[in-house]
Amino acid sequence: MKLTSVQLLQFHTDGFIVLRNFLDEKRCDAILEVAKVHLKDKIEPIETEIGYGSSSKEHRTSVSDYDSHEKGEVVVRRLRQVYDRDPLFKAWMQEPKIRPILQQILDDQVVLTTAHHNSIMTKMPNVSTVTRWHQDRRYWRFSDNNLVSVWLALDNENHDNGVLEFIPKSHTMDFTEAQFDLKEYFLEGYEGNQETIATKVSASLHKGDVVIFHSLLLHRANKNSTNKAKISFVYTVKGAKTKTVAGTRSAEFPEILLEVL
Ligand SMILES: O=C(O)CCC(=O)C(=O)O
Repeated sequence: MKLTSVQLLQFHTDGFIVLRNFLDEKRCDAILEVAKVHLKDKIEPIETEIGYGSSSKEHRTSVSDYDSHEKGEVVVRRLRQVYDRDPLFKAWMQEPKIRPILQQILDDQVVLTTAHHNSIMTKMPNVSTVTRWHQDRRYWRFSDNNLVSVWLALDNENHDNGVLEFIPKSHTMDFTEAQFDLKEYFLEGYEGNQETIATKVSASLHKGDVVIFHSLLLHRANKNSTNKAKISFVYTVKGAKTKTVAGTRSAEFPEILLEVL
């Protein structure tokens, strides 16, 4: 499957594209069943709700030990390093149907970066918090910005359970340091940011929908106010010409070069 030239232009202009009904329900459900077991058993490496909110920029940039190290009752925010957890996860990350699209977007051979995202992302009922505006690329260390994330909705995602929101075109905007806090979240209270935030769009998704978004695109997510977990799959790819910076977390995990299709 390939994007039309209009869709490709739309991706490059807005920084994201939604592919409706991309993966069939049966495969989504099969992935979801495995994910639920790993979530129930809290199989490491995981990131907890507390860890997600509190890790410093330095930790996220350079520490490659992904275990949560938290004791007691924890709320899982994401399962990490999912590529090696189950053949179903691996198959989705290597799915041939999406490869030509990723090749078009990256204009390069596709490489899986297992260092980043490579996650089952959750928003647990009631206890989860808002994910504030950010660019994923802020903690990633590469030679350039040619990286995109592939988000798969394993069930419906809407305003009530943690919908993803994007600021179209923000991947091409120039920002100053003052527009972000110390963890590089885009400040909602900063006057100069409000006009930009006002252009946001919500990406309500159905099971099987995929969003591909640029690593510099500002995005956020609502908290989950329902009594059912929101569970999504997200992984990141880069172009083969894009290189990791040695000595950073980005360089500490294997890269998987995917065959050109
Ligand atoms: O919390 C979410 O659902 C979105 C997470 C996210 O955007 C991220 O971790 O980069």
